[in-house]
Amino acid sequence: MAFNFSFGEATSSGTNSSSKPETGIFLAATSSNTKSAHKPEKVTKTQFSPLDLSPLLANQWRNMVWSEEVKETLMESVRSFKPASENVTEARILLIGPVGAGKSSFISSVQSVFSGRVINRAMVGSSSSTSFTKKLRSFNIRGAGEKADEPTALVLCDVMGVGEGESTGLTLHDALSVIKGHAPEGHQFSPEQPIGADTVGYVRKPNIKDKVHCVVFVVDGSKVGSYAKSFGTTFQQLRDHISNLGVHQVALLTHVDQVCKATGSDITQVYKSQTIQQAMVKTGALLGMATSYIVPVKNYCSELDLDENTDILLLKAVDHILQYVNLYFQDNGE
Ligand SMILES: Nc1nc2c(ncn2[C@@H]2O[C@H](COP(=O)(O)OP(=O)(O)OP(=O)(O)O)[C@@H](O)[C@H]2O)c(=O)[nH]1
Ligand SMILES: [Mg+2]
Repeated sequence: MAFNFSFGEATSSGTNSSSKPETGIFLAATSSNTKSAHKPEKVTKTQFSPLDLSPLLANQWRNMVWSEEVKETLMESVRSFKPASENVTEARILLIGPVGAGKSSFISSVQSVFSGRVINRAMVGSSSSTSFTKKLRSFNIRGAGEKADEPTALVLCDVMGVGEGESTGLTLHDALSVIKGHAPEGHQFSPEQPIGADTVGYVRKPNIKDKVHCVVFVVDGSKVGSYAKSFGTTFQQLRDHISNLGVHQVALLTHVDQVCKATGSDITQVYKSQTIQQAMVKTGALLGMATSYIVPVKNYCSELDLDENTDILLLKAVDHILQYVNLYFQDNGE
C-alpha cells in the first residue's frame, strides 16, 4: 500500500500590505571585499516578491567570504571528498521537494560549476503543477578539462517532485524505497504502481552503496510563504521516517534571487537580506528543521555564463551537504 503525499491547494497566506516598509526604494549595499559580476541596482517596492519586506542588514548574518580563493578551496574539498567507508566509493544524495522547487536545476548547477560552463545535465522543467522529472536518475558530478576523467565521489539523485494532489507526484512509500536502496536506476515513478518486489530491477537486498546517505529537502523560497499547511505535515512525516533510517537531512532554499531583489542583482547580499532570513525561518517551520540545517542557493536558470559568487553559494551548499553525508558514514560505515 502506497502512502501518498496529500496536499491541499496552495493557499496564499500572503502578505499584509500594512507590514511593508515605509520606503519602497533602496540601493543594494556594496561590499568592498566582494567580486560580484553584477552591479547593484536600484530596487523598487513594486518589483518585490510578497516576501521582500525589509531592507538589507549592515552585516551578514552568516559569515561568508566571497573570493576566488574560497571558491577554489571549496571545489578542492568536494573533489577530494571520499566517503569514510570501506565499501562505498560514492556518496548518494537524494533531492526531495515540491514540484518545480529546483531539484534538477541544483544538480545541473553543481555540474555546471565543475564543468566550467552552464549546462543542463539534469533536465529542468518550467513551473508547472506536475513534475517534469519522472524517473530516478543519479548524476555523478564530474570534473572538466584536465580533470574530465576525475569523477568526484558525489552522486546527486533526482526524483519526481512532490505534487499537490493525492495522485500526482512522489509518494512517501516510493521516496522511502529510493532511500533504502530498493529502487532501480531509471525507475519511472507512478503513484498507482508503488515500488515493490514486482518492480522491474527491484533491488531486493540493497547494501550500503545502493542506499541514500543524505536527504536534501529543496524548497522554493519564493513560494515558502504560500505552501499549504498539509504540505508541512507531510514533510515532517517523511522526516520522521528518514530519521528512523539513520539518514541525516538538510535543506536548500532556492529561488533566492526572486525572494529578494537586491540578492537577485547581487548574490553576495544573500546573508544581508532579512527577507531571505525570514524565508529560511519559514522553511525551518515547514520542515520542522532548525535553520542551521538550511542554506540558500541560486540555481543557474537563464544564464549562459557562470558567475563566481553564484558558484561559491552553490559550492557552500555542497560542502554543507557533505558534512551530513560524513555523519552518516561515521554512524553506519562498514
Ligand atoms: N529564478 C530562479 N529560478 C529557478 C531556480 N531554481 C530553479 N528555477 C526554475 O524553476 C523551474 C523549475 O526548476 P526544476 O529544476 O525543473 O525543478 P524541479 O524541482 O526539478 O521540478 P520537478 O522535476 O518538476 O519536480 C525552472 O524554470 C527553473 O529554471 C532559482 O534558484 N532561481
Ligand atoms: Mg526535476
